[in-house]
Amino acid sequence: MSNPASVTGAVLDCAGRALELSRPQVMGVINVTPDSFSDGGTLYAGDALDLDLALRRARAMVDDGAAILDIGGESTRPGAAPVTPGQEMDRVLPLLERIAAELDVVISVDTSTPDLMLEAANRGAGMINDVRALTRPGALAAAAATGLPVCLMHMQGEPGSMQVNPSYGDVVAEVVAYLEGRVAACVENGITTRRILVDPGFGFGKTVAHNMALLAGLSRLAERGWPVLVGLSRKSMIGKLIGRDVDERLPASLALAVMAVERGARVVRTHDVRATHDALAMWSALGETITQ
Ligand code: 7PJ
Repeated sequence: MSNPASVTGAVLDCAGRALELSRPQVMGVINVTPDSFSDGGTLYAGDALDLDLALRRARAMVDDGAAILDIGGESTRPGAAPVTPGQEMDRVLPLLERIAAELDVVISVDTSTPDLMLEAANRGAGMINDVRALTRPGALAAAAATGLPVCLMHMQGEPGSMQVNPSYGDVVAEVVAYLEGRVAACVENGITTRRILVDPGFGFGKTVAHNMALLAGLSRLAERGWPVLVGLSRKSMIGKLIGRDVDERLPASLALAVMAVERGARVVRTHDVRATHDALAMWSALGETITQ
C-alpha cells in the first residue's frame, strides 16, 4: 500500500458503485449553504433550498462527466455562521435522497458531523469527505460504521481563524505526517486503507506560499500510496497570485488541476465540472498515447 502503483490500479467501492482511480476523476461541488464563498446561495430561493434547481445542477454535472458529487451543508469560509448538526442535516439529506433516487453517481457528503455521516450512508451516500479528517468526537466510529470510503483533509486550526497566521516549518512534511496520523487513527478504528483518500487541504490554514509548496511537492504525498484528492477550484490563492475575482478563476483553476494530476492527484474537486473533465481527459489521453 505504499507505492504509487497501488493507486494506479485502485478501485474504490462506494456503496456498491466502483470508482475507478486508474485515471483522474472529477468531483462536482454542490453547496447547499446560503453563504459559501464561490457559489453560496445560488441554489436558494430566499431562505429555502430550491430542490429542483439543485437536482438540475447535479444532473448537469453528471452529464458533464462528474464521477462524484460532493454535497456540503456547512460553509467553512472564514467568518461563516456556524451551523448546528440539525441544520446541516436538514440542508443535505433531502437533496441527497433526490440524487440517490434519480442519478447514477457516487454521492459524497462533505461533513464533519457524525450523525450526518450515518444518516447519509443510510440514504444512499457513497463517500464521506471530512475537512476535519474525522477529528470530531464520534466521527471515526461513525465513519467506520458506514463502511464507506473517507477523504481525510488536512487543515491547520479551525475555519474561523485558520487564515490568521498559518505557520509551518516544512509544510509538505507536516501535512504528510498529519495525514499519516489520521490514516493510522482510521485503521485503529476499523477503516481499512482501501477505504481512505487523503487531501492536503489547499487554502485551509495556509498562505499562498504554503499552497504553492504543497502543489509543487504533491508527489511526496501521492507516493505514500493513498489516493490523493485536491480542491483548488476558484480558491483565493488564485486571486492573490493573479488578481482575479472568484468568477474569473476558471482558467487558473484548470491549470492547477492539471498540475495536481501531473503530480499524482486522482480526484479533482471542482465547481466547474465540464471544463475540468475536458482538461483531465486531455491529460489521460496523452498518457494513453504514450503507453501505446
Ligand atoms: C475542500 C473541501 C477541499 C476537500 C472545501 C471550497 C471550500 N473538501 N471542501 N478538499 N474545500 N476534501 O470549496 O473552496 O479543498 S469547501
